[in-house]
Amino acid sequence: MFWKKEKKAKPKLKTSGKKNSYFLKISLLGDGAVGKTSIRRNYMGQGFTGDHMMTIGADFAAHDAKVMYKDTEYSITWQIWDLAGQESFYNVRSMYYKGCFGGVVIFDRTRPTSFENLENWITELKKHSSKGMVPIVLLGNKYDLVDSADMVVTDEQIEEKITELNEKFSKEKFDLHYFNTSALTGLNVSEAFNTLGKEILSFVLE
Ligand code: G3D
Ligand code: MG
Repeated sequence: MFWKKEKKAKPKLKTSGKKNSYFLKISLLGDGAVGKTSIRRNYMGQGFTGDHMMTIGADFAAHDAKVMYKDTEYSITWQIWDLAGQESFYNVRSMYYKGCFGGVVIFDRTRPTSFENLENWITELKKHSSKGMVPIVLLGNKYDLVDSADMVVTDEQIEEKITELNEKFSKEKFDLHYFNTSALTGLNVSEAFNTLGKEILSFVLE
């Protein structure tokens, strides 16, 4: 019995018809309350709110951005998928990953369990995304609380984890970019999305 080896096709970009202009679906991943919605809101210029309405299923938001890649300016319309308080429902999540070009994986620097669960989120994205492994940025969020919190995920733990993940997924062109972020102060939020944009463009255009 012979099996056809499944070929992982290069993801096809949707364009808006204009030159160098693309729609990119990405997903926000991470345990409940790590700050996914807050990061998205900050990136979209919607400001910080400590009082969130929980909706059911997945939220979807579109946001336009410019990304420079190899001396060319690209117009990106991000389609940002955000699990709306349904992080523990597997059925909701699997459809969420389909057609996704990249992931923003988030943990809370003041909640070690959210750090321990990181790899599960990455593995799940890889498993369900029809494009196989996709570019990922990793965010250690709530950095503004690190100095005052009793318990934190240390820089050393993060460095160790990044090395470990890069080794584990090295065959799949996996190279994790890490940022300390704060949805409260806006630290590194647009930098993280910008980096993800460049990574996705290099992944799909090269
Ligand atoms: P989620 O979408 O991952 O579930 P949320 O997380 O964005 O709903 O955030 C969960 C809680 O953490 C919210 O507080 C939010 O205000 C807070 N938060 C998110 N990011 C940061 C951050 O960078 N710094 C600080 N200090 N707080 C943050 P509430 O009080 O609504 O539960
Ligand atoms: Mg949320």
